[in-house]
Amino acid sequence: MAASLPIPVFNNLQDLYQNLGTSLNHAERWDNLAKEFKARFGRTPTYIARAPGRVNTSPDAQQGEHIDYQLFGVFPAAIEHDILIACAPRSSPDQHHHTPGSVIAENLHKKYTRQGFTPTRRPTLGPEWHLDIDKTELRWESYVKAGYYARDEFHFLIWCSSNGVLNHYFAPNDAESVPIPVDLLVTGSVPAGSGLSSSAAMVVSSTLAFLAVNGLLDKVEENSQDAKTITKGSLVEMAMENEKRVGVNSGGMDQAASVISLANSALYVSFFPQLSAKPIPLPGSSNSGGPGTPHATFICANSLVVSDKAVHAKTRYNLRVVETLAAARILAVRLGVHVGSREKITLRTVMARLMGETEDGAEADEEKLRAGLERMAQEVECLRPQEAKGHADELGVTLETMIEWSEMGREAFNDVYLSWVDVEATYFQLYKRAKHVYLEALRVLQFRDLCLNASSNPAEGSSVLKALGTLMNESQESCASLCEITCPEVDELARLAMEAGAYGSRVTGAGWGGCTVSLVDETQVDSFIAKIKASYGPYKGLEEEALREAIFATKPSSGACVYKFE
Ligand code: NG1
Ligand code: MG
Repeated sequence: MAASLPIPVFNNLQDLYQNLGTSLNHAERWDNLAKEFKARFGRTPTYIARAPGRVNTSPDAQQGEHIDYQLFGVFPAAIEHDILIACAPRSSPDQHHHTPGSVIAENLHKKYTRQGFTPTRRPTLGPEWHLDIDKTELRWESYVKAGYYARDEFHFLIWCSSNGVLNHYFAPNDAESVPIPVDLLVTGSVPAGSGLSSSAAMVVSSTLAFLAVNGLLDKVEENSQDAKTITKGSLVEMAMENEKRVGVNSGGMDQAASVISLANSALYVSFFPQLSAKPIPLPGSSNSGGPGTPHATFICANSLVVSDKAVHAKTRYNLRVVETLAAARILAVRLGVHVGSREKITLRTVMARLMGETEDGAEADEEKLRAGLERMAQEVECLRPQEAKGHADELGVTLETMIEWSEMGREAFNDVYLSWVDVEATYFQLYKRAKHVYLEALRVLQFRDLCLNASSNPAEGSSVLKALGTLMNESQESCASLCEITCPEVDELARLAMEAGAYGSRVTGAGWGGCTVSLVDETQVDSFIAKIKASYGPYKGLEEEALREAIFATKPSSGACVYKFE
């Protein structure tokens, strides 16, 4: 099981580059980072933590949008671009610099200035580690801080049970148990000028650097039965929890992709009944098919519309989280599915209970999963406002109606669904969002199975690519009209991609801007890119280099790892 493997720790650079399995020239970046670290901090780093990236300008070729936080399986792949963090314990004689856990963080990118911060122990219900993160503005060090973060007060997802990195590993009431002071140097192979670096990759690499420099990864090697053993799965759970600290109640897709992916494969990640992940070769990868097999390439194209997820969370991302959770509660009520009075039941759990699936231990039964999704896509019809009282705008309902439908009472509803998150809407679209989630989850299974079949029947190559493209187009349509996460530029880019000969094209990531991903025959890549460059308005007048950063082919890369300097 890919999620239960340990985090790879390398002490030989050749092995590391081979593991990355990418075409990018990594040696120069790794070397330069180590040299720069020495120049700035006066010593060699002890570790470099790497986590592959996703950012507005370089997303992966994932399938399954806005369903991971409802615990449905997704099919992402890590990309070659990554975040590297070089680190070393601080041994300065200056007393101040010995403060437990104090961090000096620098970034090779000049735009991100040097920052210092220190977690502190404060009494809340008992002593607890604290580290303040400013959620009101985007600050690069927030993502570094998130990697250290302490307890998450709101256990949003039931299975996300790890208790925060600082509090988990350093007993807040034990004066001897303290994280060491550390210097960090960060670099991202994210195209310059693209705004924020990849959030999940930043949080994963920061969490990993923190664990490595505090000797917590080595512990695993000493005793794999140790309760604190850090597996890829536990790193994903920590990073997920940490990322919420920055203010977005995301699911676990990005973190799972960044940590567990393998070169040349996409990853089928399932979150129910617990996290599990399975690498599956894509039809375009070197280890699938034989000579003559049509090979697919995923092309990312940036719409150049920047969506600041944290800043707009209350009307966008977090609103989708609340809409889908409320939809799940109301579905449970209407379908007579058991739901605890304070339970934040997910759309996945409603389905599991309706279908009599097990909720603990065993992996999901594929047949039940598929049958359940087909059934739920119909059952959601009961969320349509016209068929019930309280008709509202365009299949949406007001907060009042939503509370009434939940049969929970105002106070309880507020407590369970609104007290932990800031959202703003006049109408909540329960039907559309739930319909999107179940159909999108079904498309993920179909996409995954087509890829699996393609590796066993390479002769059917081109029909497989067509079928994959169709699923991508259906997903784009659903993201535009049911989930409503696209924007005119993204829709235009997807349309132009089809005109330029793609098998399929769709928005990728949270949406409201960002990138599209298009499936293109390997032999058509150059002409496809040329056509988009010529037809997408915002690309006109861009310099060659800026264009290369805006539209490019990407290959699945392997997940997070650590290099240990001997
Ligand atoms: P992006 O926009 O790629 O960072 C976000 C969420 C995912 C998932 C997608 C939508 C974060 C860190 N990640 O991804 O969990 O919900 O949106 O499918 O916010
Ligand atoms: Mg992100």
